[in-house]
Amino acid sequence: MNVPVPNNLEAFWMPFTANRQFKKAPRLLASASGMYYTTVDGRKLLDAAAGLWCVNAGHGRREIVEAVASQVGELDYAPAFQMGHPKAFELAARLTSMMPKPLDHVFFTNSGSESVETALKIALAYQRARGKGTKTRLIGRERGYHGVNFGGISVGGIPTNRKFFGSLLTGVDHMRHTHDIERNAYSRGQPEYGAEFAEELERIIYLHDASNIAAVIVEPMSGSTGVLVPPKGYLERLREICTKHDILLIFDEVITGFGRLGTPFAVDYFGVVPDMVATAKGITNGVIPMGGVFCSSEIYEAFMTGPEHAIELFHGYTYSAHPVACAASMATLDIYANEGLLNRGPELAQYFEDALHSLKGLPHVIDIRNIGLVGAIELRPIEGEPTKRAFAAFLSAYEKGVMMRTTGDIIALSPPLIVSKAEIDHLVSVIADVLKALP
Ligand code: PXG
Repeated sequence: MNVPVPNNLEAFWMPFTANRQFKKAPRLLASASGMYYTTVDGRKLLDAAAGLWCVNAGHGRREIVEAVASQVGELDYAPAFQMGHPKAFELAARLTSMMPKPLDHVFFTNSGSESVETALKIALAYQRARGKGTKTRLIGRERGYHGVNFGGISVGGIPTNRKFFGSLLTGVDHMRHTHDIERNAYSRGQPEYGAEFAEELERIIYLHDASNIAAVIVEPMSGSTGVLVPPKGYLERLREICTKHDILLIFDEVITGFGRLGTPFAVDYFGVVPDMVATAKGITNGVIPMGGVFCSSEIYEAFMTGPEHAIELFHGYTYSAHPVACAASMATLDIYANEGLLNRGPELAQYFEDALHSLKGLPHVIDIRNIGLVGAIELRPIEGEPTKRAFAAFLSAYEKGVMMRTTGDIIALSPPLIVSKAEIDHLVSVIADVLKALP
């Protein structure tokens, strides 16, 4: 393949990247198909990260390519403010039909970060709309990742994503995270211990008073921070506490949505229904930026008062329900449905789990955890140099033809949902080789 390689890498300020290091030894992708990327120098890379947790149906899906191409020709753009186009409504109806009742409305955004901001703003406006305007506080959780906008980093709990950016939103508090390696190391699926961490929410509510709290936001499974699976009973307890105190519960399913846990959404896996669900990523297979916030009918209806000619919610984006994104999403949902990709748990999760846990005992490994089609291998950090060991593993895997993600000293795996057992075996054997050779 003859792909031109740029000779000036300076201008692009890369996101979440060690720019200087990258630009000295760039890793450039040229094309992608199925489970594989091809680099500009023609090497194949097994995609063990579904891009960035988004390419759930695998790369280069012809149906999506065609849907996008024909949509651009037919209706390239349509405003969603006081105007509409049929696919936006069709997609919304289809998406909400995939959600449990009462999550029967969806607000479209263009990313996970925007979905989170939208959910937080709707939560505040909802409390006000129903006459409970003192309920303004937002509760997040340590180690939570909710994107990079101000609301998201305020409720988020990753110190490096917060500390450079001033005072953030006021009126935010955090529950403790649920990681408990002493008690739960090498858990398969949901860990046994830690449901009691949810009780901390009661303490926070007692401190601030429920009359001042709008919403609690959590990832049902924390992805970015290194795959923290909720302990058994934990999410159920959060739901009970929120209901008891009339506080909204928001699930950030930007990663868990669209099949990652082996079920369509985490709400299906855990059987816990929040009041809002933030999504993005897999909604279009990562092909076109898009996100969506699912809301309960109660929330939606609270806004549908006042004169009919009046705008009910002063919020939205130029590209909300972009026609090309809608077309990409519908083609994506067709693939998910036709190939049963959102329900691969029963068939593959056990195999994936056994394969991952076979790495127990290899050098530096201190924990392995998994749920559905996501897994993590936690490494003991190099003394005084956190993140360095996992990043060395990332580079070594790249040399050996596997693209994975690392965060802190944790290797995170989330292959496209089309992954085969043979590809899982290959992935795990490469990781084993990488671990054995690590300093
Ligand atoms: N919420 C959650 C739970 C996420 O995982 C976002 C919100 C923000 O989405 P956008 O589309 O604004 O990036 C995310 C994004 C990683 C990684 O490797 C994770 C994300 C993004 C990039 C890398 O852990 N998650």
